[in-house]
Amino acid sequence: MIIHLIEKKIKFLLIALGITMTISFLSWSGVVSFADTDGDGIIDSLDNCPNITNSFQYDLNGDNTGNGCDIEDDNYNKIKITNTFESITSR
Ligand SMILES: [Ca+2]
Ligand SMILES: [Ca+2]
Ligand SMILES: [Ca+2]
Repeated sequence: MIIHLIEKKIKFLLIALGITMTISFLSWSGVVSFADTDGDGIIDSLDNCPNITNSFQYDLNGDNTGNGCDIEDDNYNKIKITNTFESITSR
């Protein structure tokens, strides 16, 4: 019984180690980047505004450019006069 539990734990630890090593290798080799330039918790490759902090990733017009860095967020070609980043999302 105890040996069975130890075996299970060792298996779990080996899998966790394998996953960690795979992620580390992919990151180190440049295949996958986990950089988060603006520090908002969303990695650059998934961030709809990689250089602007916008944790909520709001995108009013759905063009995959976040409200925080979208110069035209309503699809009517109106250029925003002010860019208040995430606060725009409250509209
Ligand atoms: Ca980010
Ligand atoms: Ca961002
Ligand atoms: Ca947008």
